[in-house]
Amino acid sequence: MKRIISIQDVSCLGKCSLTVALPIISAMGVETTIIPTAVLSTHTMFQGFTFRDLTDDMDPIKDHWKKEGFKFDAIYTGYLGSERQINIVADYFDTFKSEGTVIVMDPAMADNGKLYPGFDNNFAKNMASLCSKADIILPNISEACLMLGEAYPGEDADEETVKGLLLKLSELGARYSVITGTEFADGTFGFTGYDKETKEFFKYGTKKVPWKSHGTGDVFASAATGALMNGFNVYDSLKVAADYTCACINNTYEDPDKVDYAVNFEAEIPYLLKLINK
Ligand code: PXL
Repeated sequence: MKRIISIQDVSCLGKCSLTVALPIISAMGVETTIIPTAVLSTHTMFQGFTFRDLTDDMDPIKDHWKKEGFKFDAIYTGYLGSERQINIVADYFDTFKSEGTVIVMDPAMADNGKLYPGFDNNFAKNMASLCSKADIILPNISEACLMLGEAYPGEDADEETVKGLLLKLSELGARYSVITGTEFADGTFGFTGYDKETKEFFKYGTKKVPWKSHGTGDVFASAATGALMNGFNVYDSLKVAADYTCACINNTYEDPDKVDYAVNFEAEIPYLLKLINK
C-alpha cells in the first residue's frame, strides 16, 4: 500500500484540510499519515475561531519518523499556520523526499484576491519559496498572484492572463504548475496547468455549478494526490479531481439541507472510487 504524509491543520468543524484529506485519500486505498499543524475550532470563515498552534510538535514527530526509517510515496501540504511552519515543512521535504516521492503543494492561503485572516504578503513570499521544492503546485488565482506579487485579475481571468501567471509560477521551480478554479470561454470551470519540462500547457473544464464554498480546493488537491498514488499520470489525476470536485459541489447545490461552509464530499466518495476504477 502506498503511504503519504499530509501536512495541514485540523479544523474541528468545517470540512477542510485534514478532515477532508484523511477520509478522501484513505478511501482511495492509500495510507494517510498526518502532521496536524494547528487545531482550530472551525475554519477561518467563522468569527471567533480558536487556534492551538502545534508547531512545536512538528520537529519531534519528524525526528521520530526519521529514526524509525519510515518512507513515503508522497508529501501533500495544505494550509500552514505560520512562517516558522513553512521552514519546518521544507525540512520534512528534505528529510523524506527520496527516489519517487512526489511533493504536492496546495499553498492554501487566499481566495477572491484576499489572504485568509492572519496571513500577510511576506507569508505569501515564503510560501512561494517553499514551492521551489515541490513537483506539483496547486494554487488558485488569488494564491498564484499573491505568491508572484502580481495584481489580482479576478476569478474570470482570461486564458492569456492565466498562462502568463503559469509561466511565472513555473520559474519558482516545480515541474507542474496548476491554477485551480479557472473559467473557460465556453462557460466551463476547472484547471489550467503548465509542464515546464515539455513546455506544454494543459487544461480541463467541467460544468460550472453556481455555488462556491470553502474546502473545495482541499477536496481537489486530496483527490488529485489519491489518484496519483493509484498510478494515474498528473493530467489524469487532476481530471479525476476536477470531476469529483464538480460532483461534490453539485451534490451540495442540490441538497436542501446543505451547509454554507463546506461541500458534501462524503456523498460522492463512491463516484470518486468509480473514477479510479475501485
Ligand atoms: O480550505 C482551506 C482552509 C484550510 N484551513 C483553514 C482555513 C481554510 C480556508 O479558509 O480557514 C483553517
